[in-house]
Amino acid sequence: MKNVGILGVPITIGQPNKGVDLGPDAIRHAGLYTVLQNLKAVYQDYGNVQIENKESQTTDHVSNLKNLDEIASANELAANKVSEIIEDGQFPLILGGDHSMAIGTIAGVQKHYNNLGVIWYDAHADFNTEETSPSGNIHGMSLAVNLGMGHEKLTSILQNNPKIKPENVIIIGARSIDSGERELIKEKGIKVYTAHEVEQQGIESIIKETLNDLSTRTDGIHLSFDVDSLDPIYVPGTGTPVEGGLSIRESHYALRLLNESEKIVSAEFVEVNPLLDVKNQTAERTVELIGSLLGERYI
Ligand code: 6HN
Ligand code: MN
Ligand code: MN
Ligand code: MN
Repeated sequence: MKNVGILGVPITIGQPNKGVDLGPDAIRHAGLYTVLQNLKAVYQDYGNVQIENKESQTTDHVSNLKNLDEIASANELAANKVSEIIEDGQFPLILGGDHSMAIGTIAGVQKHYNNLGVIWYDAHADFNTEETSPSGNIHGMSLAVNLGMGHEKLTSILQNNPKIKPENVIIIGARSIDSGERELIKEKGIKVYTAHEVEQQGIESIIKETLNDLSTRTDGIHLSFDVDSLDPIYVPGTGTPVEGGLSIRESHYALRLLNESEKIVSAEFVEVNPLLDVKNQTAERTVELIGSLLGERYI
């Protein structure tokens, strides 16, 4: 069992719904420490990155990016914190927060790897740029930014750009991809397992293929787990729910297989919004999923 370094990134300005900044604390309150204690994990909570979530007074009409400067500086802070956790010899377990935080978290992890792999478990691809985005919300752009596409203020965080090679990224669970994203995904040759493919091929085979594929090329894999990958019946507390999602059971199995592989070097669980939730069940399920990633078993 690795030493776990917990970090909250309470960013909300990458999307329009209030409350996703409360996600990290809701996940802590849902029993995160108890799960870690039951696993006999050594852990340290680094608290939350201090983020103001001050919205830009004017939307940048030139670039169609909402809250660009604010998001860039928040992600710079997150990146440095994540990097510090790795320097301390801990496994970064990062709690969100909207998915724009992955610009910073992956920048922080990537500093320590020559060839980082990324599993993007999400209903969406988050592969928009300011040219393709229908919303201007940066949480729908964070994966593209990590591949070097998008505004220079975002791609330049911690200098290295691009952070991730297209062949080192695998998206799982997608079922809502904008037309511009689809073009970019094809252009870059990104591997995507849609929700239909999860249905048809099965999660076990998909995770094994993913691990085989990434293990040969990468020196570590970051897991970016957007809770909206799951069907909204399980996770009502998230800002951009999409029907037809993955089940709790197959997602626990996916995380268990990732745990057994020992290839995951850092993970984030994002888009938990307690203000949209019912009795904190989204945070509770997130804690259970974290348990599976860290080695919890049914028997
Ligand atoms: N997420 N594709 C839509 C957009 O606005 O770009 C939705 C993005 C959702 C992002 O859930 O992290
Ligand atoms: Mn996402
Ligand atoms: Mn999503
Ligand atoms: Mn979202």
